[in-house]
Amino acid sequence: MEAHMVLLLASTTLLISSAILNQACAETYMVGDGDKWSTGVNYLTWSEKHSFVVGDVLFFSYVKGQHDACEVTEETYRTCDSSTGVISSYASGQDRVALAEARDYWFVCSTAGHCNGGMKFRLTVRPGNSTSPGNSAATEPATRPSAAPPGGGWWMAGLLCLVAAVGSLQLHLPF
Ligand SMILES: [Cu+2]
Repeated sequence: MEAHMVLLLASTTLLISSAILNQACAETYMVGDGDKWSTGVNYLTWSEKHSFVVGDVLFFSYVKGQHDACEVTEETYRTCDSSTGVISSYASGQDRVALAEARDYWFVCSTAGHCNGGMKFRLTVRPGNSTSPGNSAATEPATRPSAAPPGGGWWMAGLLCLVAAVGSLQLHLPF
């Protein structure tokens, strides 16, 4: 019976740690850095500076009513015709957009003329198996041997974060 209790406690702790882990390891990126989300900024340069992984969050900051943030299809990104191909749009002026999937994303501002004026960018979100930004090996999974179990990189990255999470847990819990 006591063994079961210990196992249950361990499992619960692991679950809580995992939840904290996801938050601890996700990064929030201010779109445009100090320039925020505005006209006259090259956002392609900005997006290419960063290495995005699943769980990261984009933060669009702008004066409400002057701009918006639209996730669009690649076609709409190219044409800047946001009368079609808008997947989701945000207009609060302080928009947080979670990058929940490992895929390409395209964003534009739908205010007339702004997309053509440069308020557009694309980015690629990776599964998160690389802990070092700019590691080009992570972009070539097809060339790697499949001997390692799927998600092995995740596991290692998770372990590193778990150590940090457990460390912070001990500050708050009486054991
Ligand atoms: Cu705009």
